Amino acid sequence: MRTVLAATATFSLIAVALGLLAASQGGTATSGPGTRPPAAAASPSPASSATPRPAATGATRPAAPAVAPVEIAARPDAVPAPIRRSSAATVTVDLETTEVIGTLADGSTYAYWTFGGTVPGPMIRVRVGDTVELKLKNAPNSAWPHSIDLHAVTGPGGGAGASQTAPGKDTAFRFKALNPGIYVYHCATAPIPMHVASGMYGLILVEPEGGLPAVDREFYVVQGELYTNAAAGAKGHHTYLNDKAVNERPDYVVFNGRPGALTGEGALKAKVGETIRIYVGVGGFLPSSFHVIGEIFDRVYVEGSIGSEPLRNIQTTLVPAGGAAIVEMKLEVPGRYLLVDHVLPRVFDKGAVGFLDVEGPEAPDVFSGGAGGGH
Ligand SMILES: [Cu+2]
Repeated sequence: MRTVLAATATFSLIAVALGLLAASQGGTATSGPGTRPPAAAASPSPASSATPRPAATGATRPAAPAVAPVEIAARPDAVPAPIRRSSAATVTVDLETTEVIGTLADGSTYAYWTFGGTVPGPMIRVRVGDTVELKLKNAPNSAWPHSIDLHAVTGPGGGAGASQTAPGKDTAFRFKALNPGIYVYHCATAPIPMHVASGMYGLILVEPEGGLPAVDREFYVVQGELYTNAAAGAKGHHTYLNDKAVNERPDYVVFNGRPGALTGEGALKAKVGETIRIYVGVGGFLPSSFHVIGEIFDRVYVEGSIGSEPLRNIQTTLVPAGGAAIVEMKLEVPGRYLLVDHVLPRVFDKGAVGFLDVEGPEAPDVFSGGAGGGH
């Protein structure tokens, strides 16, 4: 059983955020995302799938399920390779929707719904002018229909109407990627907030002709919220609670699906001298004031705009709900940098922190004084 950052450990989160606690120390270690256990056979199905409803206020939390929870956090380095084609093509994208019991934190689980088994779902990469054949399969053990609305689509519903897919069925539709950019995709089956907040979102990159400038590493980070039927940090099994979503009061604000997903072994890793690019999106409902403590974005493709010159020298970029941005930075100084939503209570109390661990020689001409925290 993997150990994850305990969501209950507010002190640990604060200590981690301040650089006071090494990820390898007790209580904060995370295991690698590469050791995902097999998907649980059981799904948190409602008794009847005919007229499922969001959980009501005050719903009683069920006991922790008897199946091993799965790791749902998408790896931050799970970025498809740049496209080398010099002309448009027809490409097929296969996605499967699943309903799983996923690890939320140490001793707690959540009824996640996913594209491809991870939160966010797999990053999709196509080229402008490509015709995309989107095939959506809904797992046979799903209790709900699912669908996909890609913001990269020009067409009604972004594909949602064409992709409503019952459990055990599949659908397909085609679209031409007319506009380059980095776009959110999400489930659009009623009740849509429930599907989205349960983890059904991801990003699709539509590369411009000639691609983006080469960088040394690319990363995939998507912020979202969890609105659960228990207090943040409570042990046991959690499910979606609609009232908290309606009132925009999440228990967790997270990168890549759960608190601690991008800490420890899940951290972004890079080396001094490298230039990195982060595709950062918001799959949830709260805009993110995305900031990396200790770094300055050398370039930001604001709101994911590709085609105009990126802005330069940005401290914090606002990523809207249902939107995304591309940030780039050269790494000059080794150490641990913190990815945060600079709405800081989300960092200290709700989980919105990830690590960027940079290895390499010290650069005392740029920074000296040792590793510290804050900024
Ligand atoms: Cu769905």
